[in-house]
Amino acid sequence: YVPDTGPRVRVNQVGYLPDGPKRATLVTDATAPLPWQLKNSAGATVRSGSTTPKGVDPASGQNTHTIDFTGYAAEASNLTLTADGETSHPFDVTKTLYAQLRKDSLQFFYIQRSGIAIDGDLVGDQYARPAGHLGVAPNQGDTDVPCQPGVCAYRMDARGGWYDAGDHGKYVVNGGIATAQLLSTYERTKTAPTAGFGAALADGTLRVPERGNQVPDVLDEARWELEWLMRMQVPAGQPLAGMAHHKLHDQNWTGLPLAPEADPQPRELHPPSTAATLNLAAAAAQGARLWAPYDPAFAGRALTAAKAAYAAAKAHPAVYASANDGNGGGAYSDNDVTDEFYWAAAELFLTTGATAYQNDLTASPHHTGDIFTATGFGWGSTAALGRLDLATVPNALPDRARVRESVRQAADTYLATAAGQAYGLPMPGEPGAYFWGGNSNILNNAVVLATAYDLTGQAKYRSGAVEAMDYILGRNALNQSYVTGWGEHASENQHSRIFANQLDATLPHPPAGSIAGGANASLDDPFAKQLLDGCAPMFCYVDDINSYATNEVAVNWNSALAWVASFLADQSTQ
Ligand code: 9MR
Repeated sequence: YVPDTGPRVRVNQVGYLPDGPKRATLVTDATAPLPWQLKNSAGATVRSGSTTPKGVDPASGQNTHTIDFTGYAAEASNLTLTADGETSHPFDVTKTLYAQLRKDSLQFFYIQRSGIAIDGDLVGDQYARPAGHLGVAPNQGDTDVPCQPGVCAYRMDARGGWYDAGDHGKYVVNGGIATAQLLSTYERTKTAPTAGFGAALADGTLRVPERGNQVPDVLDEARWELEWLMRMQVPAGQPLAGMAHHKLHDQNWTGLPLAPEADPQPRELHPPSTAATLNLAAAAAQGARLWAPYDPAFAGRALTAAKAAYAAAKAHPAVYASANDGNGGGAYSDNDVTDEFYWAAAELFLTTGATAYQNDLTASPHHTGDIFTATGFGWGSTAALGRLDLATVPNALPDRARVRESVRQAADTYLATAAGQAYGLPMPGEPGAYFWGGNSNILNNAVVLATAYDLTGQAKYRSGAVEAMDYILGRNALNQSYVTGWGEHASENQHSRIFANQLDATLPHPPAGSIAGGANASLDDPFAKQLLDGCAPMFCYVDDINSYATNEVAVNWNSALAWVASFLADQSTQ
C-alpha cells in the first residue's frame, strides 16, 4: 500500500501567522541545497531562497530539506511554495488563522454530548439527533444503571456527560483530563498576558444551549461533563463511598454505524478505581474555583465532591481498573496513580489553599521529579496537569519559582527535540513515540511550550507551539491535516458510530475541528495492521473509519487541540 501523499513540499495547509515561524519540509533525493520560491495567488514570486538539507528523518525514512520563509510577514491568501519542481498545497498568512479553529475544536464537545438532544439550529441539521441514553427504548441506560454482576448492589443515575470517542462509552479517566483541559483553556485567560481577558471565550462564543446564561460557554461545556463525573461517585452509605466508578458502557461492543439513541445494549457501571476517583477530585476542584463567581452553589457542590473523592482515594489508594476489562468498552487501566494523586492534591490546594493538600503535593515524588517526559502527558500520566497549574495559577507555594522554572526547562527540551525533527514537531523520531492517540501528546507538549511562553514571554517557545500545530495541519510525511475541515487534505473518516459517512452517505463526517488520533507505529487495529504493516512511524496512519487505533476521535484528544488552538488564536489577534 502506497498512500498518495501529494506534493513533496509539505506545509501547514491552513497557514502561518504573520509574525510567527514559517517553515516547510521538502521531500527529495537531492543532498545539496535547492532553490525555493514563495508565490502569491497570481503565481508571482514574492520571496525566494534556498533549502537547508536535513538528511534522512528516522520518523519517516525520508530524505528532507527545510524551507524557512519566516522573513515573509505580509498577510495573503492562497500562497504556495515551489521547490524541486513541486508545488505545495495552498495556504494563507493571516493574523486570524486560529480564531475559528478555537471555536470548532471546542464545539466538538457539544456534539459528543450524551443525554441531551443535539440541536440542529445550533450546529447544523446534519448533526441534530435525539438524546442518547436517557432510558428511552431501545436504550437501556443511563438513568438507572446497574453495576456489572458482583460489583455493587445499587443502581445509579449516570445520565449526561460526553461520549468519549467513536463508541458510546463514558469513561472517567479520559473525561477528567478532557474537562481539565477545557477548564484550563478558560483559566489561562486569567493569567496569560496574551489571552485578551477571555473575551474570545465569553458567553455567546460557542453554539451551546447554555449560551446567553452570562457564563463563559467553555465553562458551560466543561460543566456538562463535570456533572456526569460527579454522578459517577459511589453514594454515601455504600462500600467505597466517595470513590468514582471507572466507567460506564455497553455490555458488548456494537457495530458501526449506530446512533446513540438506537443503542440497545445493556449498560453497566464498572468497578470504582483510585485513578477515576482522583480524576474526579482534580477536575471538580478546578471547576469549583472557576465556577465560584458564576454559580456558588454548583461550585460548592463540586468542591464537596472533590474533597470526598480525594479522601476516598487516600483511604483506597491502590484500587486499579483491570487491563482485561475491555469488552464493550476500553479498559483505560493504569497501575500507577501517584501522578493522579499529585494532580488532585495540586488542584485542591490551588482551590482551597489548605495546608493538608500542600503537604501532600510537596511530598509527592512528582513535585520535583522530571514529569515532562519526551512523549508528553495524557490520560494515564497526569502529573504535568498539576505542575502546569501550580506554575500558572496564583498560589503561595514556597518553591513556586522552581515550579515555574521546571516548565521552562521542559520547554527547552521539547525545542531541542523539535529542532532535530524533519517536520519540526516536539516528539522524538523513534517508533515508540508514535502510539495510539499520539497527536494529543504532541499537542500536550505544545501546551508546555505555550505555557513557557506565557510564563516568560520568550518568542522561541511560542514558535515551538506554532510548529507543533504545523505538523498537525499538514507539515508531515503523509501531507495530512489531522483536523476535519482544516486544510486541503484533511482527515474526515475518523472511527465514530455517529459520524460514519464512509459507511452511510446519509450520515455526516465528523464536524470541523475534530482531530484524529494520528500515526501509531504499534498498528493496534486489524485494519491498519493488514494495510500498513512495516510502515515508518509517521506513515502509520490511514483516514479510514475501520482504523480505530490511528483514526478515532476522542474528547481527551480534542481538548488538547482546543487548548493549543485557543493559545494560538490569542497570538493571532496581536
Ligand atoms: O486513548 C486510549 C489509548 O491511550 C489506549 O492505548 C487505547 C487502548 O487501550 O485506548 C484508547 O482509548 C479508547 C478507549 O479504550 C475506547 N474508546 C475509544 C478510545 C480512543 O481510541
